Amino acid sequence: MSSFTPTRDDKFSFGLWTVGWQGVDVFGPASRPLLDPVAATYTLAELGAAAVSFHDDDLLPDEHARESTLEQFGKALADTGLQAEMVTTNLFSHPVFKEGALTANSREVRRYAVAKLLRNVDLAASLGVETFVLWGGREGSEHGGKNVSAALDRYAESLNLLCAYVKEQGHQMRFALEPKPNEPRGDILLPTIGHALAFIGELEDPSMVGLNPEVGHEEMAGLNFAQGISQALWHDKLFHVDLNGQHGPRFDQDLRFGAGNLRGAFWTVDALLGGGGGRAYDGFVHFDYKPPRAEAIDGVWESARACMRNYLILRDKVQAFRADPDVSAALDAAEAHRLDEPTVGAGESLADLRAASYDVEALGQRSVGLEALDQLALEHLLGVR
Ligand code: GCO
Ligand code: MN
Ligand code: MN
Repeated sequence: MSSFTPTRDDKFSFGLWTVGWQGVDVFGPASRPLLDPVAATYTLAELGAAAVSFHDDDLLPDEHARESTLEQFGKALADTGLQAEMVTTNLFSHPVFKEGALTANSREVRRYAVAKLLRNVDLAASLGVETFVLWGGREGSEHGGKNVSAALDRYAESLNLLCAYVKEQGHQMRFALEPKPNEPRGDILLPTIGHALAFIGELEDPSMVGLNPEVGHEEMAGLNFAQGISQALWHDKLFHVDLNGQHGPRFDQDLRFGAGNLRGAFWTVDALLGGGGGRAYDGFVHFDYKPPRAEAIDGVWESARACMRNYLILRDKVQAFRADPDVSAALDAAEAHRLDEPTVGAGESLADLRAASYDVEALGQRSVGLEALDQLALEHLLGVR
């Protein structure tokens, strides 16, 4: 059995804002001191991460220190061999974005937001970053009456501008939209994977825009994350992923990966590995969680370690499940492989299909074997197989 120790090949990545979260919430101030993002980069490398990601404002909160911080960060990457793999923009903290950023009614705010994005695209490109995430936490409303159609026009306009800019500059960069149903806004635009996929189809160059779905965000909406990312993979749109844990539809808990819906985490890892034969995800395995406010710095690093360890344990369980001969037999009993066969065969016509006779009563009574299959998965997860 593996020791579940992460290596660079596992491609684990952390947002600098995750371990750097000081525990500020709506009921109280910071419970932990500020964590220097450059120092955090060294510690994440020691723990076995392969990469980091950041918002402009987490790495560079102070305009005066911008150049020196970038220099120190570049040195940290060079010293550790870590990669900056994803960059994202804070378009949600400052009160200027209180009514939205790219979809604010105020044209001035929208122009400022696009300028902030462009500056951050340049920074990302200078670090060789190829994935640029957009999470629109403030795009939405608490009230009725927002002109959603105009807001989507403006959202699409901004993305079209960004894509054109990246092409014009010759950057190797793609954009990944991160859906979320609510929080901080009461109702956020592009709330789920499905909404975002449909929106991408309306852009000028849909090939440059994909998704960065987050476990907790889909589960807050009561949705099945593994099925959601499987659909994103099917569309070739899983550009990036945010792994964390969540207990059903409530506030965004941002638990460490594996905590919360553990069964969901098992199927999430299975989906990332290609499930029962789908396309596999080959990007960075990125954690976006919050070490609980109750923890001191030791708990912060413990939770970061645990995200990677839980992924590796689940990967081991999933691989054992897929390699288990009893599982193969159960899949056969469930006719799972027949789902690969086209419903109308080559050379067949719809007339053939309509003329065939169907024993509907027998089909209605057939065994589907799904409980047996699911129980095998559960037993692998529980460690008894
Ligand atoms: C959240 C989001 C953010 C985004 C990040 C990337 O719910 O707070 O998940 O953490 O992932 O801002 O842009
Ligand atoms: Mn989140
Ligand atoms: Mn996220």
